[in-house]
Amino acid sequence: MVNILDGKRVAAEIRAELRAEVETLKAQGKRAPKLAIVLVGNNPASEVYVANKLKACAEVGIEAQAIRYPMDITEHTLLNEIAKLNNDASIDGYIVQLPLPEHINETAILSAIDYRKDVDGLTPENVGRTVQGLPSIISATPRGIRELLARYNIQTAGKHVVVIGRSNIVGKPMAILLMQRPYLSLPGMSASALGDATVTICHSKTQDLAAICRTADIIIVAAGSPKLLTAEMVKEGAVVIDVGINRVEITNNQSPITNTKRFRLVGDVDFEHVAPKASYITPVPGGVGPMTIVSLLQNTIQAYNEHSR
Ligand code: NAD
Ligand code: L34
Repeated sequence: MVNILDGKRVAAEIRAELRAEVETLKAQGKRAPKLAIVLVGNNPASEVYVANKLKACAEVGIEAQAIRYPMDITEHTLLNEIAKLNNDASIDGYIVQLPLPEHINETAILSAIDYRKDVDGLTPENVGRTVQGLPSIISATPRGIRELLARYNIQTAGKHVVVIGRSNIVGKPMAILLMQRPYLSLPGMSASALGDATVTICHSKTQDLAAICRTADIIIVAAGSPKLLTAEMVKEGAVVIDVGINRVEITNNQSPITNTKRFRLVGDVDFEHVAPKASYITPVPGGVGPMTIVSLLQNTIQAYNEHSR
């Protein structure tokens, strides 16, 4: 019997908890935490994600602001803007929404963020600290997935977890969190700390992905490829976490009047056929996405608590 890991519901539950936390701060006469989101250009997917982030902040009482720059901003100018954010004491944390335009070196930008304000956990400082099990800010998506598993009491100790995808934002930090000795891991970590898993990281050059996946107790897919994970690749009773967000065109549904194409959101999992074999599975939408957003809010409150003056 499959159980749906309802990220939408769990995220709403956490937002209510965070709202209470922020209200307590304000009742103590303290200012609200503040997040800034740097958005370069107008990538339609980024527009949706940033709008969702701003809305979630408003609900929780975190002050939030999108700072927009044109697509043709130079790397030099953007680095100057980053320096201003680092020096702005009113901002507890900020993120640079990815992807950036091709002419901008992503690594150079991310490395310029003050790690204390790096609420995406993408700076070398935070990544290194996470790897060493030191206090750090953890990337929002892996943090959200960890929280989702914890809230459904899904244990990872001793389990074989297969992570598909090796990005800096999802795959790599996810694998690190799962293999960590829990007591060495960090703040925000609940009693049902996750870790102690045996982790296999797969990527585009992996041979016989299907055979590896079939040995997994938990599969986390972050590849950006619709229906990459099919039923034959999944062991009966496995837990399946679908990180993928793909917009696929709805066939035969083009409006003859407006000539606009219509899209539907799908993950990386062939949900229809995989779900009956899984013990737990995340839907897309309504699974990992809302957990990513709420984790960003948690990271912002963490940065506020640790560094606000
Ligand atoms: P990415 O897009 O930078 O890279 C894709 C990764 O998947 C690479 O490491 C690649 O090696 C691997 N991969 C691609 N095709 C593969 C295949 N056929 N077999 C095995 N491995 C394969 O990675 P990303 O930034 O982590 O994004 C992955 C997906 O997750 C995208 O769809 C993205 O939109 C989505 N995403 C969702 C959230 C969320 O909150 N739901 C957050 C971040 C990313
Ligand atoms: N710097 N860049 C930075 N940090 C991040 O953490 C992100 N990401 C990814 C893209 N670039 C980033 C996000 O926030 C992807 N991502 C993200 C955020 C929110 C949602 C999905 C991905 C989300 O809200 N998903 C909804 C559906 C949204 C829709 O309708 O398109 C869901 O239910 O899955």
